Amino acid sequence: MEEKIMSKFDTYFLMKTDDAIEYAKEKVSQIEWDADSMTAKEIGDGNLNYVFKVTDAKGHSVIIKQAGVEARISADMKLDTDRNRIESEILVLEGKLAPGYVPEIYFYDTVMSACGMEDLSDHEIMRTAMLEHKIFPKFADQISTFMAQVLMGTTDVVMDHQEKKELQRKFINPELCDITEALVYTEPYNDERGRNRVFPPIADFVKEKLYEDQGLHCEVAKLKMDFMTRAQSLIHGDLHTGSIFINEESTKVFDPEFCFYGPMGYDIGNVIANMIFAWANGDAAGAADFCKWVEDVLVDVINMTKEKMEKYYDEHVTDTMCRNELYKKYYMDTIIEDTSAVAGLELIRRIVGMANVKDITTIADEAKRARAEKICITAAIDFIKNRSDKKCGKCFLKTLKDAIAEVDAMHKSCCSHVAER
Ligand code: SR1
Ligand code: MG
Repeated sequence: MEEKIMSKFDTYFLMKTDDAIEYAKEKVSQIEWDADSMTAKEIGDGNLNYVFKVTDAKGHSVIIKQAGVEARISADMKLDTDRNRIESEILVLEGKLAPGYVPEIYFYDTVMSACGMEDLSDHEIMRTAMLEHKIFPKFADQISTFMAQVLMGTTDVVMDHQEKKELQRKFINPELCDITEALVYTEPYNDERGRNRVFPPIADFVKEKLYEDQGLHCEVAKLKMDFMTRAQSLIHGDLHTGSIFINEESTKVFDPEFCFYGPMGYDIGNVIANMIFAWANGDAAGAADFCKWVEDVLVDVINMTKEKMEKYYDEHVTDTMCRNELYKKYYMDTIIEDTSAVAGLELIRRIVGMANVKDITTIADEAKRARAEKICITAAIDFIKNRSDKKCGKCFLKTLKDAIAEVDAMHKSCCSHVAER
C-alpha cells in the first residue's frame, strides 16, 4: 500500500506569508518554482478573506486565497470556511458559461479552505482604478456579456429543471446570505445592531429619509423576502467594483463567495450602484470626462444586458410555456425592475451601513461628501419606490440627474433661509 506523505497542510490553520510560499510549492507543482527566490505578500483588502500573491524571480506567480473562520472586518462575525469551496466551484462554472471573464482556478483545497488562481497583475481592481478616474471603454460591453451569459444560462427557463435544482442545492449559501439579509436588507433602515456608520453631517437626513419612512420599510421588506425566496438564477451575490479586475482590454469577475440562487437583478443592480459611487467620487473631484463616461456606462449596462438577455432567451429557452413573447416581456421587465430596486438598496447600505466604499469615504471635503451621500440616498429611494417605472438605461440616468437637482435645490433653499435671517 502506498504510504501517504504527511504535510503541515493536512490540518486547517490560517496561513502567514511564509506558509503561503510552502503551500504554493506543494499545491501548484505544475509551476517549476525557483524555490530560493520565492516571496509572498498578503494583498487582500476585502472584508472577509486573506489573499497572498506568491512570486519568484523567474516571473512565475499565483494567487492563494484563504478563508478565515472569522471576517476580517469584524471578529464577531464567525463564518463557515466552506465558502472557499463555493467560490472555487462557481468560478469554474462561470468560466464555462462566460469563457475569459473569470480568473482560472488551478486548485481548491477543502482542508485549508484555500484555492490557487491565476495572477491577474496586468489588471487592476476596478474600484481602485476608478478612484484615479481611469476610463475603461469596453467595460459596459464586457460586463453585460458576462451577466447575460451566466445569469440567463443558470435559469429554469433555459436549464433542465432537475439539473438546475441540483445546482441550487450545491450552492446553497445560508451564512453569507444571512450577512446580506442583515447588511443590505435590514440594518440600513433601523440600525438594529448599532453597526451603522453614518457620516455625522447627514445624520438628520438619514433619520428622516431612511429610519422613519414606513412606506420605504414596506418596499424593502417585500424586496428582502424576494431575495430570500426567488431562486431565479445563480447570482454572484456581491458584484461591486471591488469584485472586478479590469484593464483597457479585459474585464474579469472574481470573489463570488456570496453566490447562490437568487434574483438576477441583484447582480445588475450592484454594478449600477457601484458605478454611481464612482460617479459621485469623480463629481466631487471635478473629473468631468470620467463622469460622462460613467453616465454612458449606466445607460449602456442596462440596455446591453437587456438586449443580450433577450437574445439569449430567444436562442436558448427550453421551457415550452416560457417560449411566449408576452411572458418574455414580463420576465425582462421584472429583471429591470429588480435591478432598479437593488441599485437603490446597495446605494443606501454602502452609505449608512457597516461596509462603506472608498469612492465616498475618501471625499475629503465635508460638504462635498455630504452632498454626494445625499445624492446617492435620494436616487436610491427613487430606484426602490418607483422601480416599476424603470424600463431602460435612460430611466436610470434620469434618476441620478433628478437626485442631483433635488439635493442642490434643497441646499439652495436652506442657504437662502440662512441668508434671510
Ligand atoms: C462582513 S462582509 C461586509 C460586506 O463585504 C462584502 O464584500 C459584502 O459586500 C458584504 O456585505
Ligand atoms: Mg468580496
